Amino acid sequence: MKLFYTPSSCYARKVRVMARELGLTDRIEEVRTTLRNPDSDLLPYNPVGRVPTLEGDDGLILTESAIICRYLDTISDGCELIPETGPEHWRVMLLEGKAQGFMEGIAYWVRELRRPENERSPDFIKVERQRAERVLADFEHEMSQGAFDKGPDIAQISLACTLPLIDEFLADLKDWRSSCPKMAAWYEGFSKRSSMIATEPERG
Ligand SMILES: N[C@@H](CCC(=O)N[C@@H](CS)C(=O)NCC(=O)O)C(=O)O
Repeated sequence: MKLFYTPSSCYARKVRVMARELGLTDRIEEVRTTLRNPDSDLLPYNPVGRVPTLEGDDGLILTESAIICRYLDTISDGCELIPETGPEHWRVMLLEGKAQGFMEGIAYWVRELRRPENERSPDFIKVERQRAERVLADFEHEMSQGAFDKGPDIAQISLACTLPLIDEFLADLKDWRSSCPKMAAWYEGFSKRSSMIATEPERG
């Protein structure tokens, strides 16, 4: 299989962490690609031009991190990061929905801050800041209820791939560890997993 990625993409990192946790790295060639480039080697595989994009051994091409994660979980015969059925499936899906929405909001916010200062929208940033603050508080509550005591699972991977963006780019939220001490302790442990260390973002 071929996985197109960029080293700074949190969406691609989610899939790359998942692949490592599932023990699938020997079966996946990771192809570092370029974005927003008409000559990118990604475009013949995915007209949307986004990472992650996966080409399976049978030529099946999948896009969207959540779909690729589901595919990898299905083909691995080791541990499961998406429980297959029953209440446990929906418990993890509930958390994954919030974690994926959090990732998207944070990614939009970071993208907005890359625009020249006079072109940024204060209203847009305010909406994303409020969204992020609500989700952080919600996950802190979930953690106090033991939601992240087991794992890893896909929701934990999504959250762990999003938090570093806050530390690196979002000064407005730099104190998230003081308001979310349980999440900070959880992230401290999760970020030491070899799957996380091997996929640490390169920025350039
Ligand atoms: N919903 C997609 C989002 C993927 C995404 O936006 N990836 C970014 C990199 S972080 C990208 O490829 N951007 C290039 C572009 O939008 O042209 C997913 O979950 O995979």
